[in-house]
Amino acid sequence: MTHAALGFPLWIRATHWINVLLIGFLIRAGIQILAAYPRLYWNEHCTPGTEWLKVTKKRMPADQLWTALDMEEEVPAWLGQPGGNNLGMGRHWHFSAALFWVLNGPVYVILLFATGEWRRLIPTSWAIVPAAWHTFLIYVTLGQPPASAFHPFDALQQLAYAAVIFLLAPFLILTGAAQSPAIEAQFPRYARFFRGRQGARSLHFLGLAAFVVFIIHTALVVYTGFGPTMANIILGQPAHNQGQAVAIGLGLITLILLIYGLTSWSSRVAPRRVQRTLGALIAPPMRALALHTHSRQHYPSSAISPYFIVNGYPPETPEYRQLKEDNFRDWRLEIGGLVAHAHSFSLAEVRALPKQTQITKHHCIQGWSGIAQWGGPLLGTLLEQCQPLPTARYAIFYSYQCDKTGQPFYEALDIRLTGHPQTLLAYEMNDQPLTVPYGAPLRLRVETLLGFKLVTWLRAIEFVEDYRGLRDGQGGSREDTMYYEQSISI
Ligand SMILES: Nc1nc2c(c(=O)[nH]1)N[C@H]1C(S)=C(S)[C@@H](COP(=O)(O)O)O[C@H]1N2
Ligand SMILES: [Mo]
Repeated sequence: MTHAALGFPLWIRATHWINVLLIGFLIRAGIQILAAYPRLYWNEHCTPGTEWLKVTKKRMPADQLWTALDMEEEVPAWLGQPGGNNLGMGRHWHFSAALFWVLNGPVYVILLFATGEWRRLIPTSWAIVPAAWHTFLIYVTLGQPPASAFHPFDALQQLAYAAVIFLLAPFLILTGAAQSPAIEAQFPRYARFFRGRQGARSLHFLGLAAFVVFIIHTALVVYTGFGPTMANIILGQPAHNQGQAVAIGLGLITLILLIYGLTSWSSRVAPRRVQRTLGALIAPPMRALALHTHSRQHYPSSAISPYFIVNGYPPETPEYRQLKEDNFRDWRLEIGGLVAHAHSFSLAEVRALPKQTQITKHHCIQGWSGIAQWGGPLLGTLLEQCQPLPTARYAIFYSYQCDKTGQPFYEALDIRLTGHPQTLLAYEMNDQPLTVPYGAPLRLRVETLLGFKLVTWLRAIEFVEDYRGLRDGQGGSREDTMYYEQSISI
């Protein structure tokens, strides 16, 4: 008896339907993430004008300051998860679905080999190549292969399915991971293999495009033989009670669409609840990655970006303006909270500490990157003087600039990251004193995290036991107002 005659076992059908649901989430949320910076590059600098693909009409003015947030696009709700301008929610859905997707995949593959079902997918003879070529020729001449060619797939389909499962899916996982600041910081060569973050991002997008082509193909296959195909993929048997199969199949498709609709809707009306629920799911692996990677980046000066994108408008307060006019003579960095010795550092004191310089890549959550040299003392050096207490678990960084709520921009950092080898307070960028757009006089650099944690225009660092009592309780301005995740290593 051939395998085709055995029909499709329940686990194949179940994993496939789960896969359909998850891939829809991944694609929809992936489009949402892309919209936050709808430009693709093959270079790491994202210099305006060097993109190979641009899905936006926005042009940034040459004569006034613009920031990366001005480049975000809205996505229609039918296309993006959840639609609108919503990077934070898009990321929650993308990574939650990815988590289940990388679990579902191995379950499927293990069962595939354990049961012998792999014979349907993996060619066992080179004869498949000429056979696939033959069906290809039939298709391009708009012919229909004879029914005998399908058992249950024709040779071309068999090759395509095997390629999607064993090549395209791993490719998407690998190029996804290569965009992570933590992974790139710890394994620079891994990311370089994909031409760095921007190469990985472009390839990830091309992988998505390939997936969409494959999905259209599959949809056509299903459509051309709707009844029999539904019998196969619902009941696992050809031509067995087709009417019932079609009803169940249409029901499942409707259910999946309903799930997309409801989850998108709830993300629009109750984003905080979605952030909490999905956040609980993705935070543990994110945090583990952030805590267990160390930045070992040492780019040569030739790698420094000609232009470094700005994100965040400089503080407009009279207080900051005065400080700037006086060349930051009276500026102070207050370190306090749960420390043995609170201290207020002048800029001269900060400059007098041992200086480290590092040439590293900045990874913005929106998608852009840039390489610069940063100079300043290690944060750990200042903390040796202040001695955070054993109860302190987070360092809260406050800025002179205000966030959307009108209160000082703040971000919480796990205390375990404060002593990392490239965590520093920079007063220099590319050998020059830090200028106002980039955070003068002092900014944070943590080279395994996404850019929004790296507070610019620093004013104070406060050690606390927990950030949940602070403001909206999510651990930072961006977490509170834009639903970003608190631990942010990818
Ligand atoms: N105070 C403050 N710090 C901030 C921001 C901000 O808006 N305000 N933006 C963050 C984001 S999203 C990024 S990507 C980096 C950008 O740093 P740059 O402007 O020097 O490129 O700063 C981070 N630090
Ligand atoms: Mo950012």
